Amino acid sequence: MGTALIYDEEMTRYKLLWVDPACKIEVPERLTVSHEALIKNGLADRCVSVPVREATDADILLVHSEEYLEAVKKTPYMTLEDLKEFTLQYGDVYFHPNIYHCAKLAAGAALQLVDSVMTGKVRNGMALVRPPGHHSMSSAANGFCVFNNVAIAAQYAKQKYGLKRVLIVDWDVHHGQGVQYCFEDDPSVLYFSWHRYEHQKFWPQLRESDYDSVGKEKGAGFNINVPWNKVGMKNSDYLSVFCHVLLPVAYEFCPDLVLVCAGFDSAIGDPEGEMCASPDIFAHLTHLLMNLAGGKLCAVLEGGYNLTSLPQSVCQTVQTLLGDPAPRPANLDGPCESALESLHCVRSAHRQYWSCLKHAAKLPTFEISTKRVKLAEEEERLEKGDEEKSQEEQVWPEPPKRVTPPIRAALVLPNGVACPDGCESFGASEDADPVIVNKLRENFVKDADDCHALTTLSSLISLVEKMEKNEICSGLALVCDVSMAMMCVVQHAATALSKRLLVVCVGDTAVPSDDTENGKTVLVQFSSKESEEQKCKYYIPVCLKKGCSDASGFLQAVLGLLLPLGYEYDPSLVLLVRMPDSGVCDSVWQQLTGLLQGLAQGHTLVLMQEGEKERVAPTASALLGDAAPSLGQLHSPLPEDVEVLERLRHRLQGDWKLLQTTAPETG
Ligand code: Q9C
Ligand code: ZN
Repeated sequence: MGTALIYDEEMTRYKLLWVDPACKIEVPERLTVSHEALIKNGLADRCVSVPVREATDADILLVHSEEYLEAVKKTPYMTLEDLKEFTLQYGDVYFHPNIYHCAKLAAGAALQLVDSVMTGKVRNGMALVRPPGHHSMSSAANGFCVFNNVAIAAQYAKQKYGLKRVLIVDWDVHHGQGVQYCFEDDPSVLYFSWHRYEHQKFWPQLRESDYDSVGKEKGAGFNINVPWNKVGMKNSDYLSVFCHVLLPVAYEFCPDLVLVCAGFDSAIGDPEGEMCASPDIFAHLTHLLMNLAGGKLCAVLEGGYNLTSLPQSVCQTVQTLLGDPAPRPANLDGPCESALESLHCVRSAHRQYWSCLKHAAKLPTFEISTKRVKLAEEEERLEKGDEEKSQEEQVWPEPPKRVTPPIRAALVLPNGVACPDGCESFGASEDADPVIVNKLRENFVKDADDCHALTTLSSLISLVEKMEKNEICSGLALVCDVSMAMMCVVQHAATALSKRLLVVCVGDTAVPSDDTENGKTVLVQFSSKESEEQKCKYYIPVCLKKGCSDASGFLQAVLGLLLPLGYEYDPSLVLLVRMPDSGVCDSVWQQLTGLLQGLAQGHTLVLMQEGEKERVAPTASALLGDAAPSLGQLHSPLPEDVEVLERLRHRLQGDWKLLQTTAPETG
């Protein structure tokens, strides 16, 4: 199943006709450069091209008032003077004789995308549109937006396809207040937005953009605002909010469809956002959402005003939707202090609504916000005079071309086990290095006559080497002894290769952890067996009451612990080991496998015990990039598990900054 791309040149045919400094950045080139970049990178050709359509009155009225629609309908016939005057009643927006037509196409494009995804014509897709939508309100244009494309799409999807839950992720750097107002009291639409806020000093300067606007009445808890109170937020800040707020809540919500207000003014170089996240972060944000709702994801362009970072970010998003593995995220550290404060505030504001946040730290009794405003003002005073580089002059490296290996998933299978479609059967290589084979014989295969074990192990080694050379993306092997195979790969990767290895063990079987001493290997084990507290930074036993058989607890551990740790460690290979006693169900296992592929450029090697033939197909499917099946609405994790995880996170957050969720106390 493919990826839809919706674009029509017609949407470039309106522009600002007078002088207005607030609106001069919203130019037709935003769309042309984005589309041309998709063509140049061979991405447009890989997508299913879906035509736009005009949204009908009935579509638009799903969100907007009749009076407003009638007023906008008149704009194509207005004189320049009338257009100027009409524009004046709204904030930071302009009208043009052709904008009504384009606004109908923009909303219609979002609806075409929803139809393509919901009817199964494609798995996911992106619509490149102008004008953007998320600021427009029931009866008002605002912030370059005329009709609220994504809000209309959400209502339409609910109405036409009977969807019970829609998630809207707004990663644009501005608050989509129009979307918030539309769904504030509606528990069927979960709206998440992060946005430049600066304690209400940044446009649109609304009190209700702060973290404490959580939704109203039945919709309480279904509006999540993450205010950025400083500029310069980086990849780590974005990932941290995904791991510790959005993803846990999104999995608990269990959407039938994910809509993304895909604004790229949150990328480096943007004159509006002034943030520092690199364009390739959007590959990860996209990837992390692609296992929700069975992969049904519709991204609709919002903002993005730097004509270099915008097309780069669009390409990263579309290439990820197409299923190419994400690049390794560059230099992640922990979130900055201001981001941590926001994280702390949002998590605590929502702890009463979401069981995954029940354990989140409460806010100190004093109002953090008020205190911080004072601090911020103080700092501003001190910083005054610092000449800052304008955003257009910011430079950053162009994201390297993402080359997908010719083989996506190679499988080492015993005789008689069929290789699933789309995978390559990987046999023992005749060209196996005799030195390595000898080493294997000496160190691992005790029984000198066990040539089956020896063949399997040498296949594994050669598979790992082909992954290192990027000839193969991921692998899966059925082995007769997972622990031995694991040790074999660990030793080889740590000694013979320059690899940084993340080993994820699922199940109770004891694993030797001495190889984690050298810092080249991090080992995380999920089990139900209490193990003595290890003091080593690189060996992390996660003990859950019911092991991996409880989806809620396990997912909480994966999202809040394994993923941030994995991102910070930035492995070049992930070794995923499924112990025979793992107790993990298929959908959870597929989610884990899918999520882990955001790391190490998708280089994941899965080891499973020979008997688990039934697990080959679902695992291979996840390795091939198919969306994992939804887990259903999750119940509360066990209190014991929550406590264990919190203790672990606290203990580890000195070494692993991406595990932090609270701001350090300041005087
Ligand atoms: N310095 C979107 O990104 N304020 N809209 C402009 C100029 C309005 C942004 C002030 C920004 C609107 C969709
Ligand atoms: Zn924006």
